[in-house]
Amino acid sequence: MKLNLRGYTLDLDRPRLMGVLNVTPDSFSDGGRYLDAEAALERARAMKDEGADLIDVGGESTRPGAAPVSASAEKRRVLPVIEALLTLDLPISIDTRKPEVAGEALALGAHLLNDVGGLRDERMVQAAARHGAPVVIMHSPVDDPQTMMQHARYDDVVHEVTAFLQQQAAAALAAGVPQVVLDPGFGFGKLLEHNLALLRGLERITALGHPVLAGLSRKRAIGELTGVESPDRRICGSVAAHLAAASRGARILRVHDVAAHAEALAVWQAVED
Ligand code: HH2
Repeated sequence: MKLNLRGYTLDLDRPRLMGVLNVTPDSFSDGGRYLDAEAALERARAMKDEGADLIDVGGESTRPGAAPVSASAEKRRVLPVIEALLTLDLPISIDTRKPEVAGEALALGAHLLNDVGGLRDERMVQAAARHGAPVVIMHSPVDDPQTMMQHARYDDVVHEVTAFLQQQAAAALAAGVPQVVLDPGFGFGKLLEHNLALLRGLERITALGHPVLAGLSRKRAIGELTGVESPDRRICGSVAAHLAAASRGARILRVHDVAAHAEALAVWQAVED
């Protein structure tokens, strides 16, 4: 399986690493560190050296209860960083829920649209189709990080998430989006039991035939399972969760700790080969 990223091709016969770059003051694990383009470029270069296959740039924290940012503030954060990162010769993804930000980031040359709103907004679909960009469709029970945890109620979480992703993927492809990546949205309106069910049942999503992305890096679920309070110390737990996801077919792992995941994947891949 291959992912075509507006000129780059990512071979997904083996799992790939998406390095997280949050250009935000308030992200739950790395907020405030990479706000200026120079610091962001340095971090992205380090992640590339450590083995990142693409970099995901986000300008709005989506942690539960996070304060919303305006489209203009989000653009001021991410556009200069994307411009700087385009010099790296690495595909760049824009993590946004806002059509205005998506449109401008793709016009600037971003290679992938990562929509944690799950393409509920038709204008997101149009932006991706217009620019010939593939989209990560992520599940969240509602497109609102402030209230999503109030919606962490499911009869059959794997069924509901899979059905949502299938429907959104079909609509996006019909509207001209060239390719989609599916993501169950770990932690987005989901309790530990839901995250575990989705991880165990990930093959139901990979069976839809699209590449699957898993993002568990440093998340609360990892803290709950390991007892590690500080997000930036949840590395071993994150690696374990992502290897479980890879074993069930996930082919893009969205991670903060690229070097640790690259080492773990080298061993995992040798066993698989
Ligand atoms: N998780 C976060 C943000 N974007 N995108 C996808 N596709 N999948 C995810 O699981 C995902 C995502 C949240 O993590 P992070 O970016 O580290 O934190 P914050 O939202 O606080 O910036």
